[in-house]
Amino acid sequence: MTERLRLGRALLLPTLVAFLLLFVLATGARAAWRAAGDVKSVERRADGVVLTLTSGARVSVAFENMETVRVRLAPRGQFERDISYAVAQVQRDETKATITETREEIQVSSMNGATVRIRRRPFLVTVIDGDGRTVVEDDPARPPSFDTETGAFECSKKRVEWETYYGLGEKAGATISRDTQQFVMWNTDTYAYPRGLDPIYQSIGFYVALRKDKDVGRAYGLFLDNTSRTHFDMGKTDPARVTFGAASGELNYYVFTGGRERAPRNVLRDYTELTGRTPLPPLWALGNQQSRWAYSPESRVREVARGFRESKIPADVIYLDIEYMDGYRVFTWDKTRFPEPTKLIADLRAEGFRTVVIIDPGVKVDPNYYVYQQGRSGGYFVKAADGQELHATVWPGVCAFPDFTDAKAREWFGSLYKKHTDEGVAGFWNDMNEPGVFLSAETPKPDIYHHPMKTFPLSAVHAGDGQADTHARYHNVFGMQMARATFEGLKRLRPDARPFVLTRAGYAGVQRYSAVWTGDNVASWDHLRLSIPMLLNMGVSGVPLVGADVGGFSGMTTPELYTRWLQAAALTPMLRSHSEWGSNPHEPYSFPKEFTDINRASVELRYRLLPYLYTLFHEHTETGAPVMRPLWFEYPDDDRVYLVEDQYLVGRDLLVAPVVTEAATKRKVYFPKGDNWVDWWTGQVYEGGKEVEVDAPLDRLPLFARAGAVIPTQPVIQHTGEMTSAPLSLVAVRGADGASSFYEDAGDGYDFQRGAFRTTTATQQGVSLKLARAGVYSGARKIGALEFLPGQLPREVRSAKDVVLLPSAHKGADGHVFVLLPPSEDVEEFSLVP
Ligand code: MIG
Repeated sequence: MTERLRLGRALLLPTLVAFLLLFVLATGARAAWRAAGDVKSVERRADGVVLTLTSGARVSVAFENMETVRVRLAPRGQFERDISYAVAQVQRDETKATITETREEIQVSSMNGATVRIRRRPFLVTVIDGDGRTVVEDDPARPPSFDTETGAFECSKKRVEWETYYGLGEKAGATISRDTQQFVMWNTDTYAYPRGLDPIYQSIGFYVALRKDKDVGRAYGLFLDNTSRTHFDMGKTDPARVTFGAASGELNYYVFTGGRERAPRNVLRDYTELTGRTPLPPLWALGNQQSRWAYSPESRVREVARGFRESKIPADVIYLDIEYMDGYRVFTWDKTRFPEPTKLIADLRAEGFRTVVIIDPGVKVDPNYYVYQQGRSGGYFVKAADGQELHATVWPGVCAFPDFTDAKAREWFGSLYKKHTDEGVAGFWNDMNEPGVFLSAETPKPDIYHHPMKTFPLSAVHAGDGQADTHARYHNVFGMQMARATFEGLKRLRPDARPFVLTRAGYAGVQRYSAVWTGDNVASWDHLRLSIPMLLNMGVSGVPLVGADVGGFSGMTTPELYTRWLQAAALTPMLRSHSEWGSNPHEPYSFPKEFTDINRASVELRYRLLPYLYTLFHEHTETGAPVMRPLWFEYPDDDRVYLVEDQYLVGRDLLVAPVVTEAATKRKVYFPKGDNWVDWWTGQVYEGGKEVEVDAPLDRLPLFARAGAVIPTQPVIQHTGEMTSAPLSLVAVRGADGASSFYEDAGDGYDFQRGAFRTTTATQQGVSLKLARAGVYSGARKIGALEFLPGQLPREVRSAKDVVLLPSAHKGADGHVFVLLPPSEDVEEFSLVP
């Protein structure tokens, strides 16, 4: 297997280039292409207009909300049933539009919001913000057009010089901004993908555009909702234009203006209002997760759990990869290697570990296997073009595949999880759901491991939730609908527990159901570097709960690479170490002692900051903001941050600048303009708008807190089960006025929806620090101490009642100084006298 893979890798680049060329050329034949034409007639609707064009196409231009415009173009004049896998099914109020017509134009405006100007000859769309500025406009040199034979279409927008683009989901693109690059959306299993390989596992056709206009950064968003193969050319072919299109279906896209401010956070708010947000994850899923292909047999799993507790490296989750199953049959156990799964899982649980198991979509074709029997008799499997059950080979051998675009099949598959929830399995990992299948005689040549056609035949048939069509149309939603089946199944089976699902493939909206990891990355410094822009771009594609395999999945890691990777990932939304069969160990305690000590400190840092991380997931549920943020998201006016891809923000208040270069012990850090930043370890203050070289010996993650912020922390614990008894501390980052809030609830379940939560807002103003609490959550933790970064301890700390509080003798390992608060009362105001 590994030999084969190596060979595959060596052949990879040349074959890949050749293949991609074919892929592009095949779709580039423009014989039957025609322009959408002129506007022939206008039908007025409450929220916009429906136009008939001279080509016979019909277009609807309507407001989704005040700042979101939706354009739908049906090339053949017939709109399809209006359902979307991306759009969250919630009741929306209709947005009223005002329509005015002149000889040249039709103007559609929302009250107090955006305006769309539609030129009649030819049909061209310009979106304008509430202040009259152009947001984005069709390129008159390339009016929307389509291929009357294949149903493919294309739409081009003018591109302004220096406009940068972010998002487009999970891409291994060479830079954080997508400008002057092009992409295909076609979910593909891409083992050990090299930097720049495209497509990979996810298809999210949403991007955020950003450009500086005088002193202000202005953003907008655009989302192409089409599940067939789509492509985006972000100014590569011609820097003056952005072109997007699809192989078939409707041209159906949304423009998010970002409001008058044209702020990135408004764009994300509106995009995630449309496609949904990640519900609050169970707190344990934010703990340290450990995986490996594969921990087996059960004694090995126990050994790993012990490894963590003995080395005192905190951890919450252990994963079981495919080897736990009986011949890779999903929802079974290998009785020899795992004779007593329920006991194993309970024993792990007693040690504070949750168990997550992998579930693949392939169901072994085996007449004596209950899952296959049920799937077959229920008619739940995908059919080939000839109506027979579709078969393809994956780990179990020849498999059939549930049709996750069929509500009945989803419900059935979701209910299968009962076996594992009864056994105590806490979460589920859906892999191979691009879907990826093994190479076979039928796979188109060249026979390579990243072949985008290493999947079902395009002619396979899916139910499409009432709109039956081919795999060509539904390929990109297969994985997301599998994650949905898992998520919804878990909600039915355990209504009081928040599901944790991890998926490899996805489509826009996948965030409603699942976390996403970046697949089969490589144990290399370049992949460590790449992981940061990849995760950042996932966050601004609406998917906040993301992580990359720490240490690198494919190949051998080194102690230094693993240690730097763990450091870099310690504050990423999801923290999971994982590695392939045959690679060297990737547990944080499995390296020489000096590395293990640093690894422990990295994980401890995460656990200290869990109250803050958890708050950010809550913030996401309310605003759609990502947890891990590119600098431009918070500082769009500072164009020096537009291309920063080796630093990230965690929320608004922490700036992380990990070392991603071998043997480096210093690195340059750019501090975004408008705030001052305080070194977490030394207390040194850095002024925003400057680049500074900082020390970064192996045991140091360059980490900075925003002056004026108040950050909740907790003592080091070994797993999240120990949180309830650990008092909180508040790090008052001195040096500026400011306010921050943090959120607490039970960390699992849904009592928070019935009011059991608390939000604390901490405001620093001059010498005063005030706390305002809202919400009644009986489990809210005491604030045990105020915490100060080195050198920031005030000369005197008084409570409002003028009681002088003294710093405790205890200094944290990170050099912070704690001022203990009286245990009896909830103090609401302090004076911090410098
Ligand atoms: O064909 O389950 O990306 O994380 O360890 C490989 C075995 C299948 C691919 C996943 C990887 C996982 C592996 N899987």
